[in-house]
Amino acid sequence: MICQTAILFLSSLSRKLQDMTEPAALRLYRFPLSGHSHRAELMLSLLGLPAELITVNLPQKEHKQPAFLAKNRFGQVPVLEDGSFTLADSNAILVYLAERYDTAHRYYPREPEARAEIQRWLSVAAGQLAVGPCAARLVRVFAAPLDHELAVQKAHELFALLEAELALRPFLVGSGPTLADIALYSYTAHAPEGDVSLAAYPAIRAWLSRIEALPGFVPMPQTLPKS
Ligand SMILES: N[C@@H](CCC(=O)N[C@@H](CS)C(=O)NCC(=O)O)C(=O)O
Repeated sequence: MICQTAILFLSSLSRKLQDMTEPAALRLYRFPLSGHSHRAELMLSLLGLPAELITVNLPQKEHKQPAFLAKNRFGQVPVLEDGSFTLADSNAILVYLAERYDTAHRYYPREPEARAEIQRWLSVAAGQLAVGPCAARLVRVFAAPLDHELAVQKAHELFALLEAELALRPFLVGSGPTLADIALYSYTAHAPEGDVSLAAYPAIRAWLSRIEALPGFVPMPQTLPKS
């Protein structure tokens, strides 16, 4: 009797562990030239998680059609589906993937201080990074009707701060890569496509190279030859 109970307990535990570590069906709705999408794609790849990448045709406004709006009312990529769970927003996706599948807590350490510092950088990714280098690239690559000069100025203000931080440590939080680095990587690496040069920022360039050297790194396609 005890033995049977133990077997039942162990098989239910093993099912739970399997649910925690083996994704049923991960699907990422993305656009290949979107840095927000790339952030999520990079996390999936660094964690070694197989996922179906589904391209949403932004130029054809597929993201504003009812089928996509049912996944994300904001009509933006990326959107992650994990089985029956649907989640929009790149930073939310990073947190979800790390919490659910990064069993070693490598990219999202459990210490409150580390998590709070990571959150600080996720806010920068949704704030200064979006209105600076991301906006400058939107103007140059997609002809977005935004103030390019202002975006370039904001990008350099951010990069000056980032350069000072990265002169002190190899990654943004602690000694290893975390969600903070993943969130900031794509639009920083592709800033030159928005006419924001990285020439004056050696610590940023060294940090980009460290991220690119991580096992499982996947690049975002360049829209300009790399300078
Ligand atoms: N806060 C969102 C922003 C995502 C975002 O801006 N996505 C862009 C592509 S990079 C998009 O879908 N733009 C289409 C639109 O806003 O209409 C996130 O982090 O995922």
